[in-house]
Amino acid sequence: MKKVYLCMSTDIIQTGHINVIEKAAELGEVTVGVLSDKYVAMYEKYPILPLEERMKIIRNIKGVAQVIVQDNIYYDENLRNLKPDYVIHGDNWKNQDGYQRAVRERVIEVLSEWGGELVEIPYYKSTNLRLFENITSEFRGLPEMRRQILRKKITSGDIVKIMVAYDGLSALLVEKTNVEKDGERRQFDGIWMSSLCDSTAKGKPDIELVDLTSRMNSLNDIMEVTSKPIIFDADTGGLVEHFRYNIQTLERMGVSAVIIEDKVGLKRNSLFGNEVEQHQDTIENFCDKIREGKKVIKSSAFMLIARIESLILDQGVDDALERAKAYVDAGADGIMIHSRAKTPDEIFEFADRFRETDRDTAIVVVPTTFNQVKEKEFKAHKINIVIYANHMLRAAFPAMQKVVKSVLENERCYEASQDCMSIKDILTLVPME
Ligand code: SPV
Ligand code: MG
Repeated sequence: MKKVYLCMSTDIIQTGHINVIEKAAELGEVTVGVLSDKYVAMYEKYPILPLEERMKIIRNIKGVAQVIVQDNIYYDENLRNLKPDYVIHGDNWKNQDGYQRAVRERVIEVLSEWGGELVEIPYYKSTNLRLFENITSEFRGLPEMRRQILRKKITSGDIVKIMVAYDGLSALLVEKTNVEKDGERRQFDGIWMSSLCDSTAKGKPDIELVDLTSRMNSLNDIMEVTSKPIIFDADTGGLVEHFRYNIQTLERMGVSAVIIEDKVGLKRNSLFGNEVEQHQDTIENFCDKIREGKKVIKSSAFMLIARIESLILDQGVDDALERAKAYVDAGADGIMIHSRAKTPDEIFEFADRFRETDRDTAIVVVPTTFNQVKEKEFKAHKINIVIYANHMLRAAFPAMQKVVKSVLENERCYEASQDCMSIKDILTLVPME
């Protein structure tokens, strides 16, 4: 009997998929490679159903003889192991740009090694499919759905890349931007709701002056147009008595993690360091805050991350490690270790020593000053999350500043227009759904 191979990544089985399987079964014995969560997430969105569930469903479709994992967007490994006579796919990938085209070409190339053949059948898209797609995309934005993706990503062992957003448009960029590089598609895993950028965009200093109601409004703008997990910068968390309520509000909204920093009194931005007066909380007080927060959290996916300011305030790695242990014992689900050093040495020392006794608690870093470090170096030190905390706003402001100066200097907007997006492009930048 001939061997037939096809790859599936979908959460929703629809008529088109069944057509492909039926056709495959006519040609021979069907093996379905189910794309791993990691690769579905890399190329599309995080799958709603985990790999095991998707495999179980597909295993039970009539005509499927065997289900295996495909742990790469390229079929090479499974094809070389199986040496199928046919690979079958809908013909919709023929005219697509980007990775689909490359994957198709590689399938043809690898099959040619033993004379296998690619069979493409007319792509069938049910008129109801769009409806399903809309429902799933809305579903992804639901609080619990969005929330759990962060923990899943951390558990996968890959470095989790988080980019700042401070309004709907910047959030859309984080949501939608991807690049193809070195044979893979890259996109951000989530959004950092920075106190610095949220405050600065409102023309206010980063001193917990922008109140939570206002921060929630920005958060809501971001949530309305995205489905990626959100890590919320909750500054010091405020008074314990307030924090208890506020963390529940953030949980209801669907953020994946809240980070609170161990400072007291008037909070100043960490990157000022000791240039300004700012004080670290006692271990005891901060642990109380963590415990109170954890007490009221209901979702097991929701993370409370404790941020340690010892390196910011020149207290050294030993102090940071002592605090980290205490905060984890108090219930923190992750530790953000902040630094304003130009090199990552103290961050790496912290991570290596912390990992001697704690293999699981997530470590978060914000490489604003030690910005030469590549993500894979963080991963090598078993750091889980990298937050690019402010770059969108820092990039936008100089462009706007250039325009306002140009109009003043030239007493017209002709020169400034050269640096602006065209009216047509801005009108269509955000499509109407
Ligand atoms: C923020 O982005 O608001 C932060 C990170 O808290 S930092 O500005 O580096 O303190
Ligand atoms: Mg902040």
